[in-house]
Amino acid sequence: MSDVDGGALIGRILKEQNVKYVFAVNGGHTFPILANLRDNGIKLIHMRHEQATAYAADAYARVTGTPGICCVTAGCGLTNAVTGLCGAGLTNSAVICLAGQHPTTEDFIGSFQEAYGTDVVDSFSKYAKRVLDWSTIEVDLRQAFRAATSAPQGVALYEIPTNILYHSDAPEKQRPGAKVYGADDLRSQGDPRKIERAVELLLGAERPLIAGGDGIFWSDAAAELRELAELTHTPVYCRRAGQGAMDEANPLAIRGAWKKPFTGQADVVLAVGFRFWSGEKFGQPPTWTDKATYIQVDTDPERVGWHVPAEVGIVGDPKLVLRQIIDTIREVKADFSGRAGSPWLQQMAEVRGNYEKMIADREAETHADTPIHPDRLTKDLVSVIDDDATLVVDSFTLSGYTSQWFTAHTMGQIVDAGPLAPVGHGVGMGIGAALGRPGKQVVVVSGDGGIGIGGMDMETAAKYDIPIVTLLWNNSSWGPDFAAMPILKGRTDPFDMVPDIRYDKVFEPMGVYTEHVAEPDEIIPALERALGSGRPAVVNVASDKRYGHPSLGGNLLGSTQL
Ligand SMILES: Cc1ncc(C[n+]2csc(CCOP(=O)(O)OP(=O)(O)O)c2C)c(N)n1
Ligand SMILES: [Mg+2]
Repeated sequence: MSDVDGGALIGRILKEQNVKYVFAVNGGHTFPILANLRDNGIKLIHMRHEQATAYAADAYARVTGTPGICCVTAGCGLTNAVTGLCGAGLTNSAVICLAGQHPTTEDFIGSFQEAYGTDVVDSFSKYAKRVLDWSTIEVDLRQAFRAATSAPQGVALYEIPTNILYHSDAPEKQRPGAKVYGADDLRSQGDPRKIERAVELLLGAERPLIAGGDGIFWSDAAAELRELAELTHTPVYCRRAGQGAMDEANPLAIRGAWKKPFTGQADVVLAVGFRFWSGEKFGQPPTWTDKATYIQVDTDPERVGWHVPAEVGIVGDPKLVLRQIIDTIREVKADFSGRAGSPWLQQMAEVRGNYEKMIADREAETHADTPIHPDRLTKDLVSVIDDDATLVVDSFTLSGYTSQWFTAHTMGQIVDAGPLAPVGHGVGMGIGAALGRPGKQVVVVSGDGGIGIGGMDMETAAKYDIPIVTLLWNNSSWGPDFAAMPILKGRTDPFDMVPDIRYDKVFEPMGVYTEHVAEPDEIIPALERALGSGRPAVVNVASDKRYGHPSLGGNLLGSTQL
């Protein structure tokens, strides 16, 4: 075979791994990579900011279950990408970042665009490799795929210096190794003794609860989760990538907005691929009961007993372990029929009904208000979108309202900021989600803070004809005003923008379909026109900064406790 450069080898591996898109901002340090995409059937999505390339890759991974790939140049390209990469890392999203780097011969003598990505991403990556020899270009990249896609999934950085990337040599010199397996290839069952114990505990429970997390998504276990819940009449609470694994409209589904009476009072909890992170108050009371017996299922033994002291730990693939539990129930003829209509399930129906009435009554009070209230906007939004639409949630204020109003029917419908909670991820993520779910609606709910940080990528959406609709809560402010943040009032200047910027007019010249909404009755027609336009769209909503997040007010600390 004739000599090839590093870019040709990278392109070959990306093709082998069925990569369809690479989200990138170019730079000379990565030209050989970019030059080898088209020939390998891969589309380059050239974006406006490296941060957005990582956001797009993250969302693509979260809606498809296959890794998202971004490519950034040395030094500044890499450092610009860090927020998006960290977001994906903390979300456990399968993202591979290909970064250029200065030549290895120029370390610490003043090289152009010099940075050491492996150090920068150290705290949040699963794999970070500076390619040190031409012969390991392929094996190092396959290793990145293995790390990013095996559960718990995460971020892999593959950083390649120019003296290695630009070098041409015989492809036979590539080292073998690091076979990449598909999601279905390496599953393992759980310990049968623990499976039996789990069935006993579930059978003896009065107030059982199943909690499904990212592991349900990684192992594609939604069908088994539903089957077990229905077989045993057990309520299911699903969060993070698992949200929607149990259709939240199902009477057995517990929604995050009203979970506490159940997570706080269950007597047996079966947690499957579920991480008790800060958004779950680390599994502590009063959000999670400390009186229950916890059964934890995870592919990774280190995640068992990490936050809650699980009495029964089952190490195994969620899809197979759930199947084992179902099979054992059938084999031993464990009878769960008496559970139908139990007081625990009646309580669920009651709490759900009360909650739905509470938000409906609350919305009725401000229904006709001008400026528009977030309850009215969010209620109208969820009423016009398709049942399988994906929602990317950015605005701080509206993120709270969307989690109250939106019902997820399948996994991948909610793409949020994740534990890093960066403002400005919305448009980048919307692009990744839309490319991952072609033909499905993608709505980005953004604030004007977020649109300033990441909104220029609406031009990317226009350039590639990616029909995301950005609904902009334009309150001329970074979060609500100081009425919601008394600690700051009178002590510093307001976190204001120039008031009433017409973002519809800002984006219109880029080829974006735009609407401006000032009156509540215009919300639905404007959204219908935007969704029907088949084009990327911005719906600018004149909003009111007096309203904060419905549960956090102006507390921008989110789920962190002091
Ligand atoms: C990158 C980043 N910087 C700062 C913050 C802190 N923060 C949380 S919410 C917020 C205000 C967001 O403003 P906007 O996007 O307009 O949201 P809205 O006004 O709709 O609540 C800020 C600055 C953050 N989460 N992320
Ligand atoms: Mg704002």
